[in-house]
Amino acid sequence: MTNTLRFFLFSNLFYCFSFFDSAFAQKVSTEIRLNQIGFYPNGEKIAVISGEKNTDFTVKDAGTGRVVFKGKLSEPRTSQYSGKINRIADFSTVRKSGKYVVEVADIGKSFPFEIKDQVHKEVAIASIKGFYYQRASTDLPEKFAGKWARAAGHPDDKVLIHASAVSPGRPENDVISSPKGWYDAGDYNKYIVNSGITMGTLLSLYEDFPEYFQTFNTNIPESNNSVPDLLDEVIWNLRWMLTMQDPGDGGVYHKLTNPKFDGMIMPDACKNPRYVVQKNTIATLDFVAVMAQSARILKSFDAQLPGLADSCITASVKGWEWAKKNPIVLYNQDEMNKKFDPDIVTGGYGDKNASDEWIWAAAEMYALTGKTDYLQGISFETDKIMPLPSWNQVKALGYYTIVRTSEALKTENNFTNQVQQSILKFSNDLLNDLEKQPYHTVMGKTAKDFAWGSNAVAANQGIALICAFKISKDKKYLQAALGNLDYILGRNATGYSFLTGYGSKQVMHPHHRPSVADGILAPVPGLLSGGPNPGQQDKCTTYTSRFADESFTDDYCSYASNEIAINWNAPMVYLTAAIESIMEEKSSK
Ligand code: 9MR
Repeated sequence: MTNTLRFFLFSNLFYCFSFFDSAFAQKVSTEIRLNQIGFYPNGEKIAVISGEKNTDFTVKDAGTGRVVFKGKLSEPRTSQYSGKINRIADFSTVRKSGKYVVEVADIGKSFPFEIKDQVHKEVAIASIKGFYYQRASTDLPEKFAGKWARAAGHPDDKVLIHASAVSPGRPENDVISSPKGWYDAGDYNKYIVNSGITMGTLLSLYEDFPEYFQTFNTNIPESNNSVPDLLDEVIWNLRWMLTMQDPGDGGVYHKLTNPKFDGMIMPDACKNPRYVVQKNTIATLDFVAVMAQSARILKSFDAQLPGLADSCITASVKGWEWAKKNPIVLYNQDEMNKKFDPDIVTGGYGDKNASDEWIWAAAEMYALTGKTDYLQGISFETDKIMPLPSWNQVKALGYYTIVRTSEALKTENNFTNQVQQSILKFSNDLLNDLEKQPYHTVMGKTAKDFAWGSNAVAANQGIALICAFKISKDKKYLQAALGNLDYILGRNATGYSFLTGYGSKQVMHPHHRPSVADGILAPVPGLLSGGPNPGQQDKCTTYTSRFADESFTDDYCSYASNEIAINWNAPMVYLTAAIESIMEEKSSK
C-alpha cells in the first residue's frame, strides 16, 4: 500500500470515527469526574470537568442519547495542589429517575450514572458487609461470601501473654483465648485502639438512625436472628474486645498481634504465634467507651442476647477504675521492645495524649449511668475547635454522644449548647470557601486532609456535617456531607471510586492480604481504600504524581495510599447509611 493510499484510508477512517463520536457515542473520558454510582432525585448533582477550554455541557439519557439538560460550566477553579484547572457542571435540576451521562464537546462523556431513590443503598450494604469479610477465627461460607469464600484463620484460642503484659494471675507465656474480632486492615492483627473508634462510629450510626436498621439485611450468618445486622456485625468484634480485659485488674491490652506482620498469604496459611501486649490507659479508655455505649444499646436486646449488656456494664466499670488508678500509662512500642522480647513490630497505634480518650469515656459512662460524677474533673474544651475524629483523637465521639443523649438525660442546657456550638463551628469552617474548591467538596480544602487514610478524613468530615444538620436542620450541611460521598465515589483528583467493587473506575489492587492471595481477580468488595497521601511512606515506585490530591497508586505495595482499614470503613458506613436514611425520610414526606 502506498503512503498516499494509507493516508487516505486512515483519514477517512478517522473521519468516520469522529463523526460517529460526535453524533452518537462520544468516548468515555476520565476528565469528567463524578459520583460513579449516582444521585438522588432531589439531591445536588455535580460533575467536575478538567481543563478550561469548554463552556457548555449536556446531560443525556444513557440509553437513547436524548439530551435532557443543557448547562453552562462554572468559572474556572484552580487546584491548590497541582495548579490544574477545573470547571463545575451543576445539573441538580435533572430529577427524573434514569441512567444518564454528562457530555462535554471535545472531551467526551462521563461514566454512566443513575438518578434514583436509595441510590446508595447497595453501597451502604456493601460497606457494612466489608466487616464480615474481615472476621477473624471463622470460615466465610460461599452462602455469605460468594466467590470470596475462605477457610477460617487465626483461631486465637491459644494466645500468649507477652512479657510486657504480665500480671499476678497471668505470667509470661500464659495462654489465653481471645477469638473473633475483625482483622484491622490489610494485616491480620487486632488492635484495641483502632477497634475503639471503629466500634464507636458504628454504634453511633445505630443510635442515630435505629429505625433504618430494622430492615437492613447484609446476608450474614446472623441475619435471621431478631437483632439488626449492623449490631450483629458489631457484636462479632465486641465479644473479642471483652476478652482483651485482664480479669485480674480491669486493664486492657493494647493489641493481639504477631511479633511481625504475616506474609501476603490467606488467613488459614498463617501459623505464627500471637501475643497480647502491654495494658495501657488509652486502650483501656477506648474499651470503656465502647463497652458503655454497647451496654446502652444492647439493654434493649436482653431477651435475644441474655447477659451481654450486663457484661459490658461490668467491663466498663472495671476498666474505668483501672484507668483512674493508671491515668497516664502510654504505649510506646520502641521503649517496650528495649525491655521485652520478642520485639513487636506490627502497627504501633501509639497515642501520646489521653485527654480526648478521657472525654469520650467520661461521656459514654455518663450517658450509660446518668451520673454526672463521671464528668467531674474532665474538661470538654468546647472553647477549642473540635478536632476531626481519628484513631488517636476521639474527643468528637464524646461530643456526639452528649448531643445525642442530652434530651433523655436532661443534660445541663448550657453544656449541651457549648458542645453543639463547637460542632457547628467546625462544620462552618469546613463550608467556608466551598465555592472556590476545585472539586466543590469540603474534603481537600487544606493539605492536612490528605493524611494516611485521607478517605476516612472525607467520611469523618461527612459525619460531623450530618451531626450539624441534625442540630440545625440546615440543608447546606447535608449537601456538603453528600459532596464528600461524591468525592469518595469518584469526584476527586484521581478519578477513582474508592470503595472496592463499586463504580466504573474501581480500585483493583488494595493492600489487603486476602485480596492479594485469594487468586480472584476482583478484590474483596466493600472495603474503602485509604486514598491520596503525599507522604508515600511505602516507597512504591508506581505513583504517578506527588501532588497531595493525586498521590495515590492502585498497587498492593502501597500501604500508605491503598490499604484498607476498619477505622476507614466505619465512617464510610456511617456516611452512606446516614445519607440513605435521611434522603429516604425526605422523599417519603
Ligand atoms: O492509620 C494509621 C496511620 O494513621 C499511621 O500513620 C500509620 C503508621 O503508623 O499506621 C496506620 O495504621 C495501620 C496500623 O498501624 C496497622 N494496620 C494497618 C493500619 C492502616 O495502614
